[in-house]
Amino acid sequence: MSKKKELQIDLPDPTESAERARDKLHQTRQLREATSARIAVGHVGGRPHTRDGLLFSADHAVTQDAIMRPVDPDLLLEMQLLQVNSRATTRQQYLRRPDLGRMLDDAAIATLRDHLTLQPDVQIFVGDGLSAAAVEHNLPILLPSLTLALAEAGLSVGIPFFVHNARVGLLNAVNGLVDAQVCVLLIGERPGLARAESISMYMGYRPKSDTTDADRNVISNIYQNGLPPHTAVQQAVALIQKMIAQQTSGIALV
Ligand code: B12
Repeated sequence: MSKKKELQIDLPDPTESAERARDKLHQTRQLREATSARIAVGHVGGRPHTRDGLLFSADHAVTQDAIMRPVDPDLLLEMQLLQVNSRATTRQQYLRRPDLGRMLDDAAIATLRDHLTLQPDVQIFVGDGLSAAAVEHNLPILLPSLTLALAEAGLSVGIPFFVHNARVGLLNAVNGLVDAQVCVLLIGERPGLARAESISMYMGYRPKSDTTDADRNVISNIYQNGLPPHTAVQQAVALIQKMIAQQTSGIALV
């Protein structure tokens, strides 16, 4: 005789009075609280609710603004950063021609040759990348604390500067001029909807013209409510020391 399996229902009985009264949106709320992603927003026929439609447009505007506008010029002056340009001359061109954002223009090459200290242990520079807001939110804390922490670790640090319309690949061009052991780029990340304040540190050991992303490391999502700048600085110093000790970076680093 085959054994009958006892039927077990693990769902609460909806006929019980507590269940009858339970908030039907409870699970949806739990899901929404678990993520900042735009989930369970509902719809009215084929359209979003007016509130959600407006919120999406407002959040999208934050993103567009962060990508299209320049970094506050007063901040760059306040931080006494030398300013140079990549080969992308407008924001439109920057977005359409990433290759131009990876090269310094002729004036930049001349300026950096005139002003930079050659062969520091670490060269730091800053780029707008895809978010002016990211640079503005983090630079005043991140740059001085990184410079100080590297100096405290006994490493010499080159003169920092700012590149307009910058891409990550500039690490190669810059180190072609300064010949640092490690080159570090603080750059605005591609913004998410309504979140534009996140900056990254891309870095590599002795980058040169044929260096690729596989030879680089990145510490990302740096902002006060993400990876806080001070924690990012600690991680960066440890990573840079490791690169120098192992004379390599990227996927070769152990
Ligand atoms: C866009 C993006 C990509 C795009 C890059 C395409 C492009 N041309 O822009 C694609 C989809 C190809 C990609 C791929 C990968 N990515 Co990605 N990417 C991003 C994203 C969303 C934004 C990056 C950004 O804004 N960069 C700044 C702009 C200005 O840089 P850019 O010069 O325009 O573009 C360069 C960088 O984006 C760089 N890049 C992108 N991802 C990665 C990852 C690593 C480890 C490195 C060194 C470089 C790098 O590649 C581009 C060309 O040089 C970030 C998320 C974030 N919060 O930052 C993740 C992020 C940087 N990527 C990540 C990862 C893991 C990868 C992959 C290794 C995934 C995989 N397993 O294949 C690959 C590596 C690709 C590579 N370049 O070698 C992680 C890095 C985690 C870490 N701390 O190491 C992040 C933080 C996402 C995450 N949270 O997991 N990525």
